[in-house]
Amino acid sequence: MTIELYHTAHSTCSQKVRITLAEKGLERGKDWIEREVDLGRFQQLDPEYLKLNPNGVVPTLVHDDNVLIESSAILEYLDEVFPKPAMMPADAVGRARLRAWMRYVDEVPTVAVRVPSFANLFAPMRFTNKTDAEFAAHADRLPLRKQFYQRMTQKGFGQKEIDYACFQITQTAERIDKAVADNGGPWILGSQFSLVDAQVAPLFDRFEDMGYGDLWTGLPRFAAWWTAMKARPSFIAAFYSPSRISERYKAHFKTAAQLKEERGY
Ligand SMILES: N[C@@H](CCC(=O)N[C@@H](CS)C(=O)NCC(=O)O)C(=O)O
Repeated sequence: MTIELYHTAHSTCSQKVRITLAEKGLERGKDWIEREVDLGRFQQLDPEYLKLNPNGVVPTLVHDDNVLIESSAILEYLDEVFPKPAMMPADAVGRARLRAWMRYVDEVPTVAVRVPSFANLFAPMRFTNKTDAEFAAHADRLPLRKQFYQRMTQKGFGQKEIDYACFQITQTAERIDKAVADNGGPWILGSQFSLVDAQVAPLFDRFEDMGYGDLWTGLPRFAAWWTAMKARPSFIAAFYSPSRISERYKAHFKTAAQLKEERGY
């Protein structure tokens, strides 16, 4: 049995998979082989990589000869083939509720995190010196994200988009706060650490790393969840150095406060 993970240290979708692998007792470099994809060098668009993942994004998991894409699908797959400890509820109702949560995480905070990430770092770092035509040509190469690039400039996004992303992450924190209360905690579904805990944690980590940690103040149950998450061995294993953009791209990285000073938002 071989497990290969095509991933990137600082990619939030890769981190979701790494937390889940660690929960299953599968160690990086020992139980799974890592294939680092350098997003800054656009290796995700290499023809060889596109044969594995036609969407041109990480992660991709190759288990024996099976190529799997889409982090949420990979999470469910890992839980099926490595059933212990179980990360999905044993009953159908519980599993349907988990999947509803996972769809929400894919649709709301996962989408939100890209906006400040591109505004604070990725767009200025990769495209400041590119002309409009070069920037448009890059967008054109992307299998999935043409329209995402068309919404921004070489500097990333403007205030309206950032404000909406902040609203989305606050809404996610509020929903977790309520779920922890309703289900008895300490995790989102209650006592079981489930796939959605692994899926959503990297998104909060990225917002916090960028200096947006004040977006979830005044939510005590969320705060307890987040503290427990950061102390969890699987989370610590998944965030080996340099898994945060502040350390991976020290020279280019700007916090929310620095950007506010520069641009006014
Ligand atoms: N829906 C996909 C999204 C994957 C995704 O967007 N990955 C990002 C990194 S977190 C990526 O590869 N971005 C390519 C880029 O920045 O050009 C999944 O969940 O696997």
